[in-house]
Amino acid sequence: MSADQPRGWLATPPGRGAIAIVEVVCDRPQEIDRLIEALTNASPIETGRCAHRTFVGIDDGVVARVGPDHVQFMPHGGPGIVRRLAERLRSLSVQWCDAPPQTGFPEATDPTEALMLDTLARAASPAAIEPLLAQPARWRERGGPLDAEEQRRSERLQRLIDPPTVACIGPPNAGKSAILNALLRDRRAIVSDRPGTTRDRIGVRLDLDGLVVEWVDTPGFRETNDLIERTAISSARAALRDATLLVEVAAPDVEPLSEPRELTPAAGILRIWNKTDLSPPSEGDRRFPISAETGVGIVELAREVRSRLVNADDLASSGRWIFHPSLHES
Ligand SMILES: Nc1nc2c(ncn2[C@@H]2O[C@H](COP(=O)(O)OP(=O)(O)O)[C@@H](O)[C@H]2O)c(=O)[nH]1
Ligand SMILES: [Mg+2]
Repeated sequence: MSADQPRGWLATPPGRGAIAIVEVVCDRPQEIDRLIEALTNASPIETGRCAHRTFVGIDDGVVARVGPDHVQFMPHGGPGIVRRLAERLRSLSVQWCDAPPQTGFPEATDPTEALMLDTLARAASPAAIEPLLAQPARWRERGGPLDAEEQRRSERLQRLIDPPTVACIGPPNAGKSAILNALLRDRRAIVSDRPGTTRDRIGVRLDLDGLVVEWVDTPGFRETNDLIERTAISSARAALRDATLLVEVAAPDVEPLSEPRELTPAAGILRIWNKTDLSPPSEGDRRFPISAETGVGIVELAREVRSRLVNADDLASSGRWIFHPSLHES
């Protein structure tokens, strides 16, 4: 194999994570320039720089020039996108390798950059990409301990890496399952399936406005001798204790939830009024109005859940984020 010919490979496990990292190396830097230009229909990128680009006809994503002879293309992680990117690279005379010739990120410009790339590969949420890319520069510019707000924000931003649990509760027939179905029908709420992580899951992984959450649709908590139902109920109770956000559903044609609750989820309780097509919420009612049946308010609900967990200020913040445990020690 000639080192003159660019070689490419998939550096992240197939089908995992919000993004995939495809690496290409070549001893001739002008070949790397040529590939970036051909793939993104835009100018090459200097060593040490990242840029958000469109991989023409395939996807958008990040291009990181980690060395004169080394580039990383980071599209979304779906296998179809990765396959098309590999095909395009092959057509641009990249020799495609099945196994990565190296692991880790030895050519990252500094340790924070290496941690960032590692975290990027594990992040569940597409919305993690931009804030993560901004972090190495922030850590270079500023040292010292994080202030209280940066600490709290770090905890919220971490939800972009590890999906938080959102448990949907409410009396029978309030429309809990209909709401999940409505979210699933919304093209934007892509179900994210990550092999290997499903074993102890009882929820559905949904992409809500860029944030991937584990949505748990709770069954009625009634006494029953049915073993399968009992197992489902006890899993749902555990999910309630783990939930970062509770979504409590009420509707005009059902009695409100009477079960006493001692849960204090970190992101609080989002109260919803469902079935607005039957009867809108009364004047002054602050519950979030939706109709799972007609779809009214479903897109807004996805955005509201995302903002309760990671708000717009968090995403646009110019502060530091402890996105990796090793950063505690720095
Ligand atoms: N009119 C109307 N009916 C709804 C709406 N959402 C759910 N339903 C109906 O309410 C009933 C109970 O819904 P379901 O999702 O099974 O409730 P769950 O027990 O809370 O999961 C079903 O007949 C649904 O079709 C809505 O927005 N409008
Ligand atoms: Mg149900």
